[in-house]
Amino acid sequence: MDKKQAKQEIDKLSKKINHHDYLYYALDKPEIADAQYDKLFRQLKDIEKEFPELLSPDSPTQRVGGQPLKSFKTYTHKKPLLSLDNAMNEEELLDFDRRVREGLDKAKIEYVCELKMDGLAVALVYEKGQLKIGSTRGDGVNGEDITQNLKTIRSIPLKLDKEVNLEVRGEVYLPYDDFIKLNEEREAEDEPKFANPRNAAAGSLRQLDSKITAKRPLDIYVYYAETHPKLKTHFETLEHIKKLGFKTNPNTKVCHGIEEVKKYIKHWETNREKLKYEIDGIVVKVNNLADQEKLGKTARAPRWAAAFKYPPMQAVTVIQDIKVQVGRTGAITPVAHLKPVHLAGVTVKRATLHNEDEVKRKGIKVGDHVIVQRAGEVIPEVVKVVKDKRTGHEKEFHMPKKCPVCGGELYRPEGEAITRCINARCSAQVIGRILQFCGREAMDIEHIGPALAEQLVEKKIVKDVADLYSLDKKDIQKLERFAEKSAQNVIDSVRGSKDKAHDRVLFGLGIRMVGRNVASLIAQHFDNLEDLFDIKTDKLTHIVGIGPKVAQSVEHFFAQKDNQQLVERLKKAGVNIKAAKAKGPQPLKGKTFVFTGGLEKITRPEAEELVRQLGGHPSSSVSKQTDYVVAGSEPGSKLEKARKLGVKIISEAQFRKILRST
Ligand code: 1X8
Repeated sequence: MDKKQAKQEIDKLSKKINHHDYLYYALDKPEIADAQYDKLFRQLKDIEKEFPELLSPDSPTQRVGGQPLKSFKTYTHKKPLLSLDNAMNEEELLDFDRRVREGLDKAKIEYVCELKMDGLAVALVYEKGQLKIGSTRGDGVNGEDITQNLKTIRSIPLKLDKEVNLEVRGEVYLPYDDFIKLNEEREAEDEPKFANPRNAAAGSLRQLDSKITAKRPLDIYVYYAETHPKLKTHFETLEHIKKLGFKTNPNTKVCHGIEEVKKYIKHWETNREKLKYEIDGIVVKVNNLADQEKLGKTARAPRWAAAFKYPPMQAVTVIQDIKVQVGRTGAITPVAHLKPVHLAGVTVKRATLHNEDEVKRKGIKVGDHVIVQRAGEVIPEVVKVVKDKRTGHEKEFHMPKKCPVCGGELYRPEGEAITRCINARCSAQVIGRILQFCGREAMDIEHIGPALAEQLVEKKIVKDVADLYSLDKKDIQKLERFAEKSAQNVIDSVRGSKDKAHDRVLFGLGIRMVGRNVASLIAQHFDNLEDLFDIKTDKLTHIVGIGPKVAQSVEHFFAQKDNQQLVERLKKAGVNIKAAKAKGPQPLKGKTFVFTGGLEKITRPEAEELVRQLGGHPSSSVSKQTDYVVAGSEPGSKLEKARKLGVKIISEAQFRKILRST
């Protein structure tokens, strides 16, 4: 290939990839298989490697890269980014409509209603169809040049089909699911968590190293573009920029008159929880562009638009008490008991306070008025104290010195936030361990639930999971709400669990950081749980997918004589602690599967179990070692990651086909 041919080939491949990025990221309607896409991408990379002088900054291969910046440059917007006047209630909304009608001398106005994203406003400047500068809003006049970071957002086109000069504006946001996942990862890494998706998005865009930004699945909705002479309305403008390659929000609607606007606002007030991202209101805009011009703007905001703000998913209530909970691993969590309060559709009575430092940092006392917040599926949290409402009678919270359940010593390792009860016999922990062991994905002992586990422990009938296997029917019959038949069911379900696979036993032991999939991974490398008794970390970290923290936790667990004895007693009771001689063929041996999104025909645990039975390994995170990502409906960020790493992505139907053909 000579240079001229290479240039042509690069142009052709870039166009194709841009087109498929658009279909996938902006329209959510891919037309080619991932493998085909990957092939195009690889071809382009190969040619660019051979002809580095032809590498263009707007090549689809250049979304991440470049050196970390020392600081962001200031960027002065050509036209300031205005803010919006707020309408806080219906009256103010009607006022807005009246002003517009009077200004235009019209009886009824055509509006466009759009969701108001709780994210960060950005401006994207294109010259001759190329993305030149992406910047934050800043104070409206001066923003920061964050082009490198915005380029990592796959729904932002780097190059348009037409060589136009254009500025568009939109809102960058992080979907709830990704926000929750990001915070989980940060917690695991001992990094401070983000308070809400907006802060997480802001923090991600403020990275000087765009490689970090690239790991955060940010997205954008574009809602504004300079007008084009042929366009008459705002709605047409949105359709125009969508065709140019930008992602626009599909929930935007033309409303005829303010009554329809009111309906739109009501509809989204009750349905906003179902969205995958946070909104804080509705933006109402006059649709006709000539009318917009006529109305003009004030110093800070256009007269043709208003933001109707929703009450935040926050409320003020009183902390009536702070109690601590003891978890399975002995972790002591302070929990605020609240005066019940209605919050975005549910009554909230409790909010987690996470740990001692969090209570101190927020200065929370019993009796305080506090703002509580609920977002998506997250557990309600106390955001902050309303200090003005203090009466002086509030009581400071102190972490108990002893475990509230067993009275045993508490211990907080230096540098850690979590205080733990270190008495392994603490009944709260014993109950937690029994429930872990009996859980559906562990030994699946369905007749033992929280109420029975509590009685068995409190009455000292059971002190660890091995005791379950010597339960006597008469002992159970004596308990509240048990008769002969129900007691027999308990005995039968315990007995029936003895030949469960040894990886379930391992998971059932409730070792810290050993979830279902990690347990199965370890079990695949150790045919007998007794082989783990003198395990050393380095032997575990050799297993792909096991990190040092997990390995340490496993070593620590089995180094304890009590735990070794527990396994021996389980073995003596007839519980299987060895790998089964492979039952039937193991066609998926060595293959790692990750599931993302909802499956239709079976549940995710069932699918994972099928993989295990055929010798494969289900995992919850995507890496280069993953063989297949099975994408169900509404897949999450794992799909994105799989694409980036070039992991094979298959549908649920294809997954079932693999199962059938094995
Ligand atoms: C801010 C926002 C706008 C829109 C959505 N989300 C926002 N945060 C929209 O127009 N769809 S407009 C806007 C502004 O002009 N300040």
